[in-house]
Amino acid sequence: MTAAPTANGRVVPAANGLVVAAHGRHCMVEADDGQRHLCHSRGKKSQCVVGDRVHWQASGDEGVVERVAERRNLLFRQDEWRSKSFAANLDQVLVLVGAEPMHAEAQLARALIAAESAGIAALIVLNKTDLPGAALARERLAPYLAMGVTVLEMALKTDAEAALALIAPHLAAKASLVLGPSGAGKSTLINRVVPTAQAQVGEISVALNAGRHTTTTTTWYWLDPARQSALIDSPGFQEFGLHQLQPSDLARYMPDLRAHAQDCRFHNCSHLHEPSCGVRQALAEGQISPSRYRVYQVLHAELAAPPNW
Ligand SMILES: Nc1nc2c(ncn2[C@@H]2O[C@H](COP(=O)(O)OP(=O)(O)OP(=O)(O)O)[C@@H](O)[C@H]2O)c(=O)[nH]1
Ligand SMILES: [Mg+2]
Ligand SMILES: [Zn+2]
Repeated sequence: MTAAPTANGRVVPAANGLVVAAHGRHCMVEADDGQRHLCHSRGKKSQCVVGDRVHWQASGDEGVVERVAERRNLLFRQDEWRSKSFAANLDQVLVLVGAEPMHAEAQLARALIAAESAGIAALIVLNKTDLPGAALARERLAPYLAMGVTVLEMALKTDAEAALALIAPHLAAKASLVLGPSGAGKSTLINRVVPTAQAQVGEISVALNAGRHTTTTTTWYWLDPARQSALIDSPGFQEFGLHQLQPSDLARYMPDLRAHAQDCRFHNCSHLHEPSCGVRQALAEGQISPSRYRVYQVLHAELAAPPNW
């Protein structure tokens, strides 16, 4: 343990903590005793994201993050010019989509690819099944069910009880990040599962000087007094870049394509134009859905294009 003198000359030992909210250079660190402290990071090396285990030092009313412990995983997106970290040390990602407005499949696909490439399990939650768009949304999710992704259907607003019964077993003893487009119902889910969430949002928003009404900060909520299970709310995303990936790696992170890539004649097949391509063969036979292959084509082109100077 390191120690440093505070303003009044007292020496306060550094302590371990968990980052439960982050906004710019500020974060909320929960100490092992459950107390939360507003901290700022000292430099680039101590820049933290929600889920990080940190070594922090009290300094007056606030604290300073001295060091971020090595991460087990990190979910992030890489847009053309900037990288955005969602959270670290996750057990799973719940990708939440709403039946209406119809979700963009590309966004769902991107979120799943990001999770897969970060080595984090993912499942899909289809919310707002009380709305007429549910049938079409369900149809659009069929390829995901077929490739082995768990899809949970719910109507959080109109039948919260059934929704909670369905999702509870998937949340036990895990840290789950709730990810999805704006308006899908991420905060609704968290408010149903964590009765004190609304109050906590207010407190954290005030402390971090963030917006009050829309979700602007990623925030960690414990689901149980033993602090074993957690849900992490995040702001809705529009853009979801995957520039951290090479185009040649893409198919590896799409399980339905990956299943057929071993049948390609060329080991470095791009699955776009080569002869004897197992992936295109599977597409022709209806084993890969056209919409998934389209996602692949678009993403491949995006990742293969030179940066837009
Ligand atoms: N009809 C219907 N509406 C729902 C359901 N669940 C949530 N909503 C509504 O959808 C709207 C958006 O819900 P939020 O939980 O704020 O969405 P969010 O994903 O947190 O959105 P951002 O914070 O902007 O990313 C709210 O008006 C909810 O009341 C549902 O099951 N059915
Ligand atoms: Mg929200
Ligand atoms: Zn191929």
